[in-house]
Amino acid sequence: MKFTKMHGLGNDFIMVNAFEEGIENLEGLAKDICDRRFGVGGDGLVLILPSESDENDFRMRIFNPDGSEPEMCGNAIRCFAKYIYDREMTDKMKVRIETLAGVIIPELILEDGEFKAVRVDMGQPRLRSKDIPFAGVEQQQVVGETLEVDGEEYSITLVSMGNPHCVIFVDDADGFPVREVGPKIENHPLFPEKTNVEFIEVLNSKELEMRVWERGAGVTLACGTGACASAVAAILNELSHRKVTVHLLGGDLTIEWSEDNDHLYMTGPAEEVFGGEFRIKN
Ligand code: ZDP
Repeated sequence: MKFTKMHGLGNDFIMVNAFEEGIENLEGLAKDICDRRFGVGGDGLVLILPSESDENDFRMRIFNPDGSEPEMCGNAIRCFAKYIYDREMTDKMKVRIETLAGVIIPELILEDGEFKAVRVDMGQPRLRSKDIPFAGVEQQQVVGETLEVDGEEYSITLVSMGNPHCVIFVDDADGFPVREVGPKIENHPLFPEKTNVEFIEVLNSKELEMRVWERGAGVTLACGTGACASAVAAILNELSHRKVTVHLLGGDLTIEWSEDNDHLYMTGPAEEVFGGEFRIKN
């Protein structure tokens, strides 16, 4: 099976053109191919598919390294947009891509005809606790509520970008024990579909330092939906402006929460690294 390795700020993906490749057992394939020693290695398997309705251009499916299928992925959709453009699978600079989180609209940004970045309309954040989903409280939104984990209390703000995010503000993002606390919250019984967990240090009203523990993937160098969720959480807690730079281990993302249409706009890079053939195990 042919594949292409790409990344968005070090959040790396194995891209497979499913127009050409017939694939079974996607969960098993994701586990095998994402394994960094026995497989190609990546934070996810991404399928490029035809859209299911005429008003859209393509469909994206993504699988985590544990085989689970999340609804959306911010860094992967930027890689997707560059992949289809570089292969002239479209001549549009702005495309409508179907995901389990709805239609997402990336737009390529060129400078002097050269690819520079992708700006993505990520849609509206979902804030109602039942949409996260979170089983903890009845009330509408969860902003600065307390979650008890192994005797420790954390102030949490919950945001869904189609996939669930639990955002926690900390004094020192770089020094925070992400690998210790992340999995405990990811698998907390109050999150029926588990959750991604972001640890955010507010540097100032325009800059956030983010570290992430991803659902089904663990620590990654960047998370696009997580950066969007963290910006929303910072704004809801009156800690930042509506346009912020989110600093991640793998680099920076620019996030804007529009007052006009309530949509999040994420801007960042996408890069192709190599291609090859993967021998699918029988
Ligand atoms: O929601 C999840 O299970 C995530 N692990 C999906 C991947 C999210 C991603 N890191 C992103 O950029 O949004 C790819």
